[in-house]
Amino acid sequence: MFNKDFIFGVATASYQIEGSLDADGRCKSIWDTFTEDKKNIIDGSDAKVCCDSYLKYKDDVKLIKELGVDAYRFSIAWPRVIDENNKPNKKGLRYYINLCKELIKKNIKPVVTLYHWDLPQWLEDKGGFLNDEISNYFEYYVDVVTKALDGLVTDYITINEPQCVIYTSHVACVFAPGTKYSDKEILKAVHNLLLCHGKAVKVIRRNVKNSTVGIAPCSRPAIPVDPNNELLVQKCYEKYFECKKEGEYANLVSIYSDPIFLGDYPKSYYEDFKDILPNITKEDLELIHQPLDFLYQNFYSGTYYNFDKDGNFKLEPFYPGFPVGNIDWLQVVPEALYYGPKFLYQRYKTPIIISENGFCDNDFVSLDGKVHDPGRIDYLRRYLNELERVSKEIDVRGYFVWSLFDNFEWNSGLSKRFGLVYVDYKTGERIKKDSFKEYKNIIKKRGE
Ligand code: PNW
Repeated sequence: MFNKDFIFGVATASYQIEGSLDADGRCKSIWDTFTEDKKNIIDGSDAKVCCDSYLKYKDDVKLIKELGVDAYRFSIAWPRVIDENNKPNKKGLRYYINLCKELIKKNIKPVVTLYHWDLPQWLEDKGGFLNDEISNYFEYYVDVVTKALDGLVTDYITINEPQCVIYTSHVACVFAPGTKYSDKEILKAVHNLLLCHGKAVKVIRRNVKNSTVGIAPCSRPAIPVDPNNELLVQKCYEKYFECKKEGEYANLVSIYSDPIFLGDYPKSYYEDFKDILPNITKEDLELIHQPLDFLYQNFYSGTYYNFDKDGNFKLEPFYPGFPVGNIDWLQVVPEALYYGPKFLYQRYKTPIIISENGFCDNDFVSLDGKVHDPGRIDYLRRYLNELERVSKEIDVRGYFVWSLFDNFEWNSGLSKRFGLVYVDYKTGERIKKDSFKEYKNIIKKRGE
């Protein structure tokens, strides 16, 4: 049972649902460019229509209302609201104002993500996150948005998954823009991204009365195979917050969240990268270290660890046949929603909100015309059980399912489905899956 103030929500992101990429003077984003090369997207699809939410937002809000959530998390497309001359685009802003009004009319709290990966292409052409001016451009964009949504929105998330913005896009290079960075460039881009965050928080505090602000990183918690082994739990904690040059440091937690919540990069960062550090000033660190109301976090899976016979801490591989979703990184590890929030709270002492959690399945329309998704229902229940368990120990304020409907799943295109609502991309029809009804019931009973 969650307490009565606990927020149940559902989440989406602009590029994944809106379509209408040429409407109302929207300029090109890095994902428009990236999807032009069909080889970048597993099924060769694009987001030109996808859920068609730019045109169907009123239908979206009806669905959200029917689901019974307290809050809807969506993102704003930078290229819709700022033009190529870095001037506000009134028509683009109007879309988000209308969406917020529609939500508020139905008593649903809008939670706005300011950056969910659709960088304007013209800014990428100026160097993207390697451009030291990027945080000034972001600051201006956030100023425009917060003023336009004044009186409508109080809850902001600055950036979704810095890990994907840097690591997946510039190390793994499977997300837009897909250009490879050297270690030195990665550190510079990380620092510029953190400055974007810091400047955005200041603008929000200045422009928005009673604001609540956070950032939404993602992470795969290290899970102890034996929860009663205290040393193992401690090692998992350390693994989770590791920042080492030979590790996937830009895909982990501490390189971003330590400066934001603790005011400085981890000690190992300065040691491991001493020859290639970006220019980091005391003022920068202060700017990045703004007080935040929430630590949002996207959790989908986790990785088990154990001691071997000789007492070495080691990864415990998933055994053959381990429960998985329909996308390669999605093993079903419900304890992620116990240890993840617990470790984060232990380190950062900030109230936690799960900004994304959800399941990718091979959903299709059955003979009876319905979409049955028992796997997703089971996943949600298992994960919520773990969240409820940890909520008795730490301060957890909310939970958002990813996602309202099937949508454009980045480099997987339209081939991967995470929705509570099925989308037939041929006809545009939306069909509520069984999990939609299940989540609706869970909310009604406050997770009982
Ligand atoms: C998130 N991981 O990305 C994104 O915020 C969404 O836009 C996306 O559609 C959703 O999850 C589903 O993929 C993730 O490997 C990035 O831990 C990384 C991971 C999981 C999700």
